Amino acid sequence: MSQAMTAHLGLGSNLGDRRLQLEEALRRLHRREGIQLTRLSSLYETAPVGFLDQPPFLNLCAEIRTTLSPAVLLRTLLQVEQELHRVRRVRWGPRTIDVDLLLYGDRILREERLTVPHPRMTERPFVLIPLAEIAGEIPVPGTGKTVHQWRAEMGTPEDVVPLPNPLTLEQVTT
Ligand code: PH2
Ligand code: MG
Ligand code: MG
Repeated sequence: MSQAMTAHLGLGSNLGDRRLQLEEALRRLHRREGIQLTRLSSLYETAPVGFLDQPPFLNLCAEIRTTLSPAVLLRTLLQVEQELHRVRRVRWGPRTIDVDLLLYGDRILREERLTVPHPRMTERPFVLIPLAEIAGEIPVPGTGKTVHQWRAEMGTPEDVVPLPNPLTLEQVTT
């Protein structure tokens, strides 16, 4: 068994029962061999970025401990998306569930199907705001700045709003 690593995921949903789909994705990830959920950010309602004519998202970030390699972890994330019947017709368009690998320890990977750190994470308030809650002190590899520094540079966007009743680690791991 390889050494456990800390990794960070970004989750989003903007079709169907958004909260339930995020909850179900987290529950399924935690049940997988080699993945343990260790921290969750708050849950945010966020305005769409990229392709604007679509419903608002719910987003959150999760910290995991994992013995899976980055490639196997990515495959697992895609499998969980498929299990939840992800549909996606437009790049950056509406989706029932999206689970992105943001950080994998201090690793930098530039492979065809897997770029870590996630190439757009430092520009995206719907990633940085939740991620800063659970990983503020972590350096974003290759950028010379921590998550908190990236988040501070962005200011405070109005269209990333924390929900009063977030998902809890207990709720999705028991
Ligand atoms: N995901 C995208 C494109 N745009 N906008 C928000 N607010 N949240 C997302 O998760 C999101 C997005 C592509 O993955
Ligand atoms: Mg995404
Ligand atoms: Mg994705």
